[in-house]
Amino acid sequence: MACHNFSFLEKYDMLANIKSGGTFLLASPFEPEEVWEKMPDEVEQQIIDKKLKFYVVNALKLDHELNLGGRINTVMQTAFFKISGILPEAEAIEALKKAAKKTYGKKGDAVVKMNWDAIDAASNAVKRVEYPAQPAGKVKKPAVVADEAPEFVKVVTAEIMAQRGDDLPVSKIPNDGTWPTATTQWEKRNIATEIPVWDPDTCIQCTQCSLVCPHASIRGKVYAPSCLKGAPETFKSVDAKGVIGKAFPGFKYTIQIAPEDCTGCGLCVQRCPAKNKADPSKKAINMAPQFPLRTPEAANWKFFLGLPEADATKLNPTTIQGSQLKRPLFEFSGACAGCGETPYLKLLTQLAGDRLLIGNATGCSSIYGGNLPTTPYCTREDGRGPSWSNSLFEDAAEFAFGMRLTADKLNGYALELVDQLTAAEQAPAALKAVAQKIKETDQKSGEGVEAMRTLVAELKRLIGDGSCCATCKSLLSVADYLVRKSVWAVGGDGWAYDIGYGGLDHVLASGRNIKILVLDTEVYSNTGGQASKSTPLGAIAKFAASGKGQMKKNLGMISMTYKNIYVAQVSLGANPAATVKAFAEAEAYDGPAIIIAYSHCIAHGIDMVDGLERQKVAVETGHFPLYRYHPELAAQGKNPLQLDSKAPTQSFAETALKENRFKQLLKLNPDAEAMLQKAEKQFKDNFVMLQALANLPQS
Ligand SMILES: Cc1ncc(C[n+]2csc(CCOP(=O)(O)OP(=O)(O)O)c2C)c(N)n1
Ligand code: SF4
Ligand code: SF4
Ligand code: SF4
Repeated sequence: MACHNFSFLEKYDMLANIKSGGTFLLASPFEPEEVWEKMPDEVEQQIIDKKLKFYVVNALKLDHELNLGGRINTVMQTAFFKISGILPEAEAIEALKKAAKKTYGKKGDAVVKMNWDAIDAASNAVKRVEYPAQPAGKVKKPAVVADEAPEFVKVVTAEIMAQRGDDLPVSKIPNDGTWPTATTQWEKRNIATEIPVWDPDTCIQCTQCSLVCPHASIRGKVYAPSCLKGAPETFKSVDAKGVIGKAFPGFKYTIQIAPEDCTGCGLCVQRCPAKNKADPSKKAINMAPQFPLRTPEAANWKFFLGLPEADATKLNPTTIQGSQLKRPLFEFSGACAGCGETPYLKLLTQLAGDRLLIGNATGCSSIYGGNLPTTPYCTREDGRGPSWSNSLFEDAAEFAFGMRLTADKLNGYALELVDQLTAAEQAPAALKAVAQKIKETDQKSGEGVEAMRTLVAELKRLIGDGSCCATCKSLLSVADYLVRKSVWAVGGDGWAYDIGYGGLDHVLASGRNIKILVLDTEVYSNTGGQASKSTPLGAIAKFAASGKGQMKKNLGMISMTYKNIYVAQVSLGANPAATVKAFAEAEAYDGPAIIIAYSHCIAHGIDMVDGLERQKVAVETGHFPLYRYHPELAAQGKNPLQLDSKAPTQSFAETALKENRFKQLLKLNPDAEAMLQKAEKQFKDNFVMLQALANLPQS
């Protein structure tokens, strides 16, 4: 029996099925002398009772030394063969090396060598643990969820998390299919072996770490110094400075990590632009082993969550810092560590989460967005947050459109009733005044939406139970629809470019206020990486085994031809400021909008820690140009198309080879180089066309 992640000892009954006298191999961040002090007593008792042969291998150390990027499978396989004795050791090592060459040969010699090094090192690193006759009595297995979790989470969610979902009686399951939100916070997956540690003195308070984190596990807050009363001893803070300091003079600033929710993907550290002057190898956040930090940082995280939210009106919400000081309403999803899709969704919830309705296509975003047992969409303090549902793969645009039409119909009806109120002679003056203000309130901005909420609350207060007249009674039932709803259809490129394209086009052509977010991984990620019409020329994917033969479909350009659709191509890795702006503009635009968001993915065959860098390269080669097409600019006599990236400065044919999806082409297709050159030329031509469009004089 092998356990490849130390934290699983706390979560699962790893040794339930091991035979007496069996062998247990643990990937441990601890050496044999110290591991007994760190494991839960319950696990140690099983080891003692079953008289197990117990081995550890410090896979984390090897991962670091050999630069394995978190992939410890080869280390663990080698350790298995070493201690199982199935084959003589030398023979096993030879067979493993042969298998590594066969498996990773396509990925290049460097990857093969890395695996061979891992095999040699692991063989020496696996060590037997001589354990005492008693558990150490230092660590107890924690409860599945914390005691302060809501009743439903304890009774239903926790049971599914503990793999006992099959035993739940049907009577405990919600009978209308509605599941509570904000439940990922109770999972505490603890899967990161390393987490970021913040250095307040080096930090330049740019909040980019928060922006790019796929898991909402690193956040910033600005607050009055008095809030620090009662802070845990290790809680860090610093005077707010720069843009944030200007907006909040005399305030304190903190970047805090959620140690048990962080996946250890490293994207935040990769993105951090600040350098420690004393030690330039260090940034303002640096990775360090999670285990010793877990307890103190968990206390800090709890304290951090209790700090008040900043006054959102003091910073422009369409900027990076302005968006990042708002609480994300999408957190700790089960997406792959370092996923390129999730930061966009998180950003959307920061900009409009309080009024968001999402119709989600099937794909990765429906799986991490709403699979059981937990839900990553959550609410802000007043209980407002996104409403989310998934219907099918192919119908998300139409599904969301239904939400739009419903919200519009109810809004129209509510406004009719408001009109009746203002016209009614017998209506009290105070009620009429509120009704009049409701009619005049502009809800384009978040502030306008909040103003409308206050008016609706006042309206409801004045109406009371609605027994005064039929108009008030009806108005009470639909008054909430006076507040603007932001309706989005969300899905991947498989949905948007291919299977759901007919509906997507139809919905965009409706001219209604409906938004589309395409999380563009350029393949059907959730089902293992099949080619879509978004897959670029030359990329290897399933159903394109010798490289995709056609260019990537230009969905943005097609959408622009309608002239009244807001269209943006964005990349958080390449231009985060333009990304935030595009989301804010699309959301505020009173018409259809589509955002195509470049999303790196495990399916690209990259080291996920380099995901943002790969995004940047995709933009700098012209593979994924950035722009915003805003119909309102045309109405002002300006060119509606603004480019957010420059003409290609790097060779696509060369840089593409850093991604296995392109690199494999060299081995699998004799025309590989010509294909990549052709793609490079077409990307360049495409940019020239975009530039020409962006420079067209307007009549
Ligand atoms: C009509 C239909 N065909 C196929 C599927 C299986 N399926 C579910 S998700 C998915 C891939 C989704 O890919 P994409 O839209 O690119 O989203 P991603 O997973 O990349 O985010 C497929 C093929 C389905 N659910 N329905
Ligand atoms: S390591 Fe990854 S998951 Fe953890 S805080 Fe950084 S970006 Fe978020
Ligand atoms: S990215 Fe670095 S410099 Fe910017 S806020 Fe985060 S820790 Fe500070
Ligand atoms: S497969 Fe790709 S898109 Fe899906 S969760 Fe993983 S990284 Fe994200």
